[in-house]
Amino acid sequence: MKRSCLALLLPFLLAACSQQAQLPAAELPSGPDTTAPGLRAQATGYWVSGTYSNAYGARYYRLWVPASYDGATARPMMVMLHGCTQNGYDFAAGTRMNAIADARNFLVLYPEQGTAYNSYDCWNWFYDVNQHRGSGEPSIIAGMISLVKSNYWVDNARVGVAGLSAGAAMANIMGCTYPDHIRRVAAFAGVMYRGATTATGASSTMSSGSPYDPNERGTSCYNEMGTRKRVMPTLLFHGTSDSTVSITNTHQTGAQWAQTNDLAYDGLDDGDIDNTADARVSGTACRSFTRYDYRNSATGGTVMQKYIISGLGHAWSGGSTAGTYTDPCGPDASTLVANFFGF
Ligand SMILES: [Ca+2]
Ligand SMILES: [Ca+2]
Repeated sequence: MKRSCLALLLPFLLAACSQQAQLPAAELPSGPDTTAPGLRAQATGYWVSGTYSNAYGARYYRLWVPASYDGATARPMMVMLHGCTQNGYDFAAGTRMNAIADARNFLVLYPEQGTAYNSYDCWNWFYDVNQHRGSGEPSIIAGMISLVKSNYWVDNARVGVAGLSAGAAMANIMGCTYPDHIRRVAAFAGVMYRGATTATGASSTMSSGSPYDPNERGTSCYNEMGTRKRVMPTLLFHGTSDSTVSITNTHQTGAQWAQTNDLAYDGLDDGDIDNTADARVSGTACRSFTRYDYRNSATGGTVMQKYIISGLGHAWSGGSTAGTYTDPCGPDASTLVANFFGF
């Protein structure tokens, strides 16, 4: 392994080792066995597993079908992109997203990376091949979405992608490359679109922010959308004690989406959607947090929200310790994502 790659992944490896005693991801069930610890309490639907492959490779997916899905009405779909060293089952257990899906009747698709493509199971968000439509990992994830749409009645207007860390970086990429599929983005401790384009660059971006201009990357994202361009409502989260991914990245991600949405709304770079918060709300839900709201000045509608959570490390807020990279203390990120997405 190249040294730059090791530097990139070491924080994830160390963090994963410290949590192995709780529930090693490798010991989670590989089929529709919902009796495993962490899954039992939330299980009323069922898992469907499969693989999707195209010219860029093959990946597993795990689809959660809520018990109330009956195929009689179109239902929303949440696409959940795990972080490094995680898999679909682990991310499901940690976020408890399936319990919300059961209560609100939406499908949850968990694409899985796999160690054949990255030694630590990270989505390779930092390579150019994975930052464009019809190419690399985004094309595989999009293919999985199409596959689910062909087998289940999905409400095309209510498909959103949420990710953690490397999965959040890939969630931002999916919003830029497949806005025909993806209508909402939630990025927890992620990196903006094309925040890095090499493994070495990824390492420095994670530790201190991207060297690229978020405004330029916002325009790049808009250009990547092409004729499919649309305003992409975006929800961001970051903990103030995250020592794995610098919080600078989430501020850059907000600036990137502000510019993308400014352009996508009317084709004009005129600031009707910008990176200056229109409202700020502070609260406490176990942890204290501040939420920043960004509105379209032409319509008054909220386009983006950013949660900064005090004292939170590199973890999904309000999660279950049955999964890795979670913090049981609130705010409850999974419920906030489902609410923001309108599911
Ligand atoms: Ca505009
Ligand atoms: Ca602008």
